[in-house]
Parts: sequence; C-alpha cells; structure tokens
Amino acid sequence: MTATELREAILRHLEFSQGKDLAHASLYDMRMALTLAIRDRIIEPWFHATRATYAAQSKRVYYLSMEFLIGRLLEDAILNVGLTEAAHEAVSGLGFDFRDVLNDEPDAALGNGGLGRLAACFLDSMSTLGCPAYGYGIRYEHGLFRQSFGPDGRQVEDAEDWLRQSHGWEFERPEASFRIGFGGSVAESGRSAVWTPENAVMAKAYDTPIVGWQGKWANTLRLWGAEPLRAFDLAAFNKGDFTGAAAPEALARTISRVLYPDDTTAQGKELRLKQEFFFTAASLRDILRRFTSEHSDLRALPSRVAIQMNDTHPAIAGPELIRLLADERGLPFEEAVDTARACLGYTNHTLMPEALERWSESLMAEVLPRHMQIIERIDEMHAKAHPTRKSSILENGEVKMGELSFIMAHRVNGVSALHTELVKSTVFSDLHALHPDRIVNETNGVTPRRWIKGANPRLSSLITETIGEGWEDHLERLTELEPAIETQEFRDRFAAVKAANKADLAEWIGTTMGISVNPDAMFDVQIKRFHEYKRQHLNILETIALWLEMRENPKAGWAPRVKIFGGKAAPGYVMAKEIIHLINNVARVVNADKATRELLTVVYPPNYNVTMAEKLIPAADLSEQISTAGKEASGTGNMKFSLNGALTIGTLDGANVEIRDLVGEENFFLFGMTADEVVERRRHPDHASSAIAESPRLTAAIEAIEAGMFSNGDKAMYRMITQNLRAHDYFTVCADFDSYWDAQRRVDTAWFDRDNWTRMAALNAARTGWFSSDRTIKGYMGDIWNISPMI
Ligand code: 26Q
Repeated sequence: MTATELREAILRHLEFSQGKDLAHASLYDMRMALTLAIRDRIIEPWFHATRATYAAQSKRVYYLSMEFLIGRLLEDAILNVGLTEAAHEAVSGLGFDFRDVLNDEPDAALGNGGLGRLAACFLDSMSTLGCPAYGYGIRYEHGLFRQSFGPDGRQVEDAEDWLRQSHGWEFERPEASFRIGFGGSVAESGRSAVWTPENAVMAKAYDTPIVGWQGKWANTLRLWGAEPLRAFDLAAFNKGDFTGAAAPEALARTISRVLYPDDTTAQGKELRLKQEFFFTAASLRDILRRFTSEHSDLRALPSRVAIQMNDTHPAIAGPELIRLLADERGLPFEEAVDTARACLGYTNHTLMPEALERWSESLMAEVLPRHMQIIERIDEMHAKAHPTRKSSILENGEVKMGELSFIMAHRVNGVSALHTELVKSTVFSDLHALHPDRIVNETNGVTPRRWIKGANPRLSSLITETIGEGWEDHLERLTELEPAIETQEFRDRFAAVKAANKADLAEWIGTTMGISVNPDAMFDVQIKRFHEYKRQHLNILETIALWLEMRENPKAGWAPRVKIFGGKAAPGYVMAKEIIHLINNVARVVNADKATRELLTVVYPPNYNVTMAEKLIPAADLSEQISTAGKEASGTGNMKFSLNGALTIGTLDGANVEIRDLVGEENFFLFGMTADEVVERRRHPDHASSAIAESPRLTAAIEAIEAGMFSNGDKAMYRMITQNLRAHDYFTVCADFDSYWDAQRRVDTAWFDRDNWTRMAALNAARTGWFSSDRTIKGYMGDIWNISPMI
C-alpha cells in the first residue's frame, strides 16, 4: 500500500466511520481513522490464519492470562504491516502531526507488570511465528490505576479509564456469549453430577487482531466482558424503583470492572475468585465449542488444544475442564482428568509465599460447589497414586492453587534457569520428586519489534545499516554486529544514537517535570513495580550516601548521574508506598542543592507504564537489576535494557544470570550475595545491624533519613523504613549495601573511559539477541505445546 492509498483509506474512515470531513476532524477522529485503516490491513492475514489453521486441522494454543499489558497498539501494528513511512506521509499530508496522532491512543494497562507484559510479548511472537493461538483474558473496564504524586510526595491513585473513548481495535462478538454461573448446589445423578448455579452472568467476547512481523499472520486476543443476563428489570422500574431496576446490570458488570492492582500479595477476595472463574470458564467453553465443531471424539482434544495457564490465576481450568468433559459430556472421570492434564500447561512466575494463591475451602465451596468436589477428588486420586506424597492440594482448610496447577498440568515451567531450579528445589520439591519430567525451563524473552524497532528507531537503523535487513525476526543475528564494534566508526555512531535518545528524554523530562537534566550525565534507571524484594530502597540509600560524599568533596571527580525511578506500588502495600514517598523527598532535597547540581539529579516521573518504558529504556546508560538474589523469577526489563545498549548493575538473580553469561562478566557490574548466601546470611539474627555497624556510608545514609534531612526535620517520618532496615531487613539491603556501593564506583570508573563504555554497551546489544520472545515461544512450542509453526 502506498502513502496515497493509505491517505484515501484514512479519508474514507474519517467520512464513513467517524462521520467527519477533514476540516472538522479532531485528533481523536484522525487517530481512529488511521487505526481503522490499519486494522483493515490486518483482516486478510487474520482470515488467512483462521482458514489455514482450520484447513490443516492444526493444534491451537490458548494462552489464558488474567493480564495482557499491551500498551498502545497502533505504532506496533503500523510497524508490523510495514507502513511506517506511508502512514507518516499520509498523516502529515492531511495536516496532522504523526507523533501527536500516535500519542492520542490510550495505553491499555490491562496488567500489573512482568507477567502481563510477557503475555503481550508472547502474542506478538506467536503471530510472528505463525503459531495458531488465542489469548484469552478479561476486558477490564479500568486497567491499572493512574499514579500521581501529592504535594508531600506520596503516591495518589486514580481510576484509569482507557475505554472512555472507543479504542478502535476490537470487534464485539455478541454471538460468542456464554452464561457463567456461580454458587448454587450439586445434585448427584447416577455416576455424574449436575451443578445448578444460583446466579449467573454473561461473558461476551471482544476480539482484537494481533498481527505479527511483516503482516503474514494474525492471531486473536479475545477478552471477555461481563454483562447481566437481563439488562434491565422493567417490572421494578414500572413500580417506581429506578435504582433497583438497574441493580442486576451493575452487579454483573462488577466482575469485569477493574484489574486487581496487587502483583505479589494474593488476598483471597471473593470478587477475584469470580473473575478467575469467569474468564477461565468462558474461554474453556469457547475452546470446546470450536473443537466440537471440527471433531467428535473428545479424547482427541489434546492433539488439537494446548492450554497455557499464566500462573495460577486460571488454575480453575483444571477442575472446570474435567467438569465440562465428565459432567456435561459424559467422559469417565479418570479419563476426563487425563485428557485435561494432557491439554494443560502451567507457568510459575513467583516463589514468594505471599503471592501463591490459596482459597479457603468454604469460599470455594460457596462460589464453586461442584469444583470443590472435583478438587477433593483430584487430591484423593493423586494421594492414592502416590502414597508417599507429602504435599496435598488441600491443607488447613485451604485450596492451594499452585499444587492444583502442578497436578493438573502435563508440564510446569519456570521463567529463567535459576528460577526453574528453585521451583524444583523449594516450592514444588515434593511434587518434582514424584514427577521428575514435569518441570521444564523456558527463559523469558521480549519482542524486538516493540522493544528495539519501535522504541529505538535510531539503533534499528544503525543495526540494519551494519548487518542488513531481517534481524527483527532472527535476533540471534545481532552477534553479527561484533566485528563492527571493534571499529571506531561504529562505536561513534552507537554513542551518537544513545546521545540522541538521551537528548530526547532530557527534553521530555524538562517539559513534563520542569527539571533540567544534563544529557551528558550517566542515565541510571530503575523502572519496575515497587516491592521490597526489588530493593528500590537500596538504590535510594546509595543515592543518599553518594550525595553526602559529593557534598563533602564536590571536586573528587564524580561521574555525573541522573538517577531515574519509575513504578507503581500496590495501593495497600504501605512499605512500598513509603519508599516512593522517600524517593520523592530525596529528589526534592538533592535537586535543590546547588553544590551538587551538576553531579546528581533524581527524577521520578509519575505513572510509569509501557509507553513510558518505551521512552526511558532506549535512553538508559545503566540498568538497575538489584533484587535480593532468589526473589526475582526472571525479570524482562533487564533484557530490554541490554538489547538497547545499557550496562547492567545487578545481582545473580532471575535472568540476570543468563544475561551475564551471554554478555561476558567483563561487561556486567555484578554485586551482592548469591541466593544461597542470602539464605545463609539470614540465619544470623544480627545480619542487618552488623552490616550497618561495619559500613560508615550506610550508617550515614540511614542517619540522614532519621535526622529528618528529607522530611523538613521530622525525625519520625520514615521510621517505618529505617526501623525495618535496622531490625529485620528480610531483603538484605544492609548486607548487600557495601558490595553495591563498590560496584557503583566501578561503574563510575568505567564511565570515564567513554569509548570503552560504548564498546561494552554495544556488546550487550550484540550478545543478547537470544532474549527475543520468538526464541521463548519456540521453546514452549517444542517442549510444552507440541505445535509446529504454520509459516
Ligand atoms: C494474585 C492474586 C490476587 C491478586 C493479584 C495476584 C497477582 C497478580 C499479578 C499475583 C502476581 C502477579 C504478577 C506477577 C508478576 O508479574 N511476576 C513477574 O513475572 C515476570 C514474567 O515471568 C517475571 O519476569 C518477574 O520476575 C515476575 O516478578
């Protein structure tokens, strides 16, 4: 398609879809017209994918996830269908700024963090590889809350409202609607059981096509919206009960109203359980409907259907699939269990005990009475088959969803090499001993289309000019950059790309936050959800210690730094919110200090999201991956930074281990205890206080906080943080502090040899192509799904 043809298509949509002529078109109208014109280009590969899959009777993947953190879709789609230049030309020709049009799209934050973003990268890779797939999730009316900071520097949460304007991508599918029941009773009739729910809602499908690289294939993201069975109680209305008449509607819609904003604490809330069952049950019914329209023998299900559970959130898929096969379709119970297991895979994303889902048996029995019976039966069957087993699904009146998922899946995977070994040796050690072939590793990856090509066009051009076209879907080819990296010319161009990206970011920080930053300073970035295990407080303590020493001795030859933070805390996570509060006040005090003005700036833009990540990552010099070893399952931001030519300061945690192996230890700033050492160190009750006593710098930093230096003299303000560090410090911030400090000074030294820094940064980009999510998806296809690509 040429720019002229695209222009015509946009004008047609302006007129016939938006009902506007060009003279009266708003930015929104233009964005919608462009979206619809691009969406039109995706229909053909979308139909082709459906027909080809059907014709080949191919197996399909169903990726069940409570979260899809897709961000904006327009730029990515334009990129994938190869219309970037044409769209730019067409839109400018119509009198609009192309960037403004792209920026008008709301960022769809239908996820919390890594797990949701991984699901979005997987959709891109499955379409790129021609892996027939559906993503199934919830069409939340409100995604993750919008974050701002109050005048005191505390986090303020507001409802997010991405659906206020039509976003243009989705197709409503009223014909794909299923009734989803809750509560009620179970009647045994002969060998099977009949569940009669007490109440029900409708799940209605909304489809978004997800096109792969070069527009050859498109899969579907199918999100379920909850609706009442009957919209409006006319009888109540006629009796004058105006509010009561709308009650059923409000109640049903609650289920898809809002995304739970906790990414690590799984409190057993009834609405959450209903959300989980709602989208899982609707998806399974859809899957069985599609299967039975093509096949009649249910035992063939595993040869046509691979269902991946993204963590335990859709774990009710096991019992529900058994119920559908046994109760509703007459398969013998044991056969239903085996069939379900052969279809199901389970990805574990965390070892943190508080994040492992457990539901009280009484709540489960109340909301899903038949499922509770099935869970008991699965547990009994498993106990019978393995009399030596130590752990069970049911324990202390609770249903453990991790154990249920493990037992009901034919494969269980971890998300990095280290994490997978820890899954085997800790949470699931008993089950691993019984099923030694079940756990496999699939190290995470990220899509290079969004995270290099889209986010970093300057670097992308340099790569193409150096190694030629075609690296975007063969990312291992980035190693071909290595010979060029040894030339001064390439290094200068690589450095110029980074400098230009930093200049863009500096300008954005200036206009959005009113802070002027030195674009020649090192941009040191930590962006991720706030959690104590991710240790943003380690970073801010080092910042304080650094600032104190800079003030003492401003001429000591410090490397100028801009410390950039980004991320949200769960609204109920008080400690994480206190850390945010502290960072904002350290920023206020440090940035006001004229003595260190040129050396240190702290910037914390509010409302970090996918769109902001796309701005920050290409401009980063240093990537902070400083979690307590053993706690970060993988990380995926770490991969995006390396690919974009940032160096990592990090612990031996999650995928950092694999990043370091690939880039070489001389191109990675390692610090801190290993996972084993952390466990050992914690056994000493004074592990924190002794570390503080032995570190004058850490002592000075903590005492500066306690003296009220960042709280206008209020000595009590940050007691929660400092007391926890002194007394408990489960995440070993204190024990790792000096090692972190030393690593930061090695970073400083390296920074002063700028040409060598550039060389190291370029080697990071060249050697991390393995972290493409295409490689990850090929792993799932081979090890778990048993599916071959269709293109
Ligand atoms: C569970 C129950 C109730 C409410 C919320 C939740 C919940 C929601 C989201 C629990 C966990 C999450 C998200 C977890 C997550 O994002 N984990 C990250 O997954 C990434 C992809 O594998 C990894 O790279 C990260 O290391 C891991 O932290």
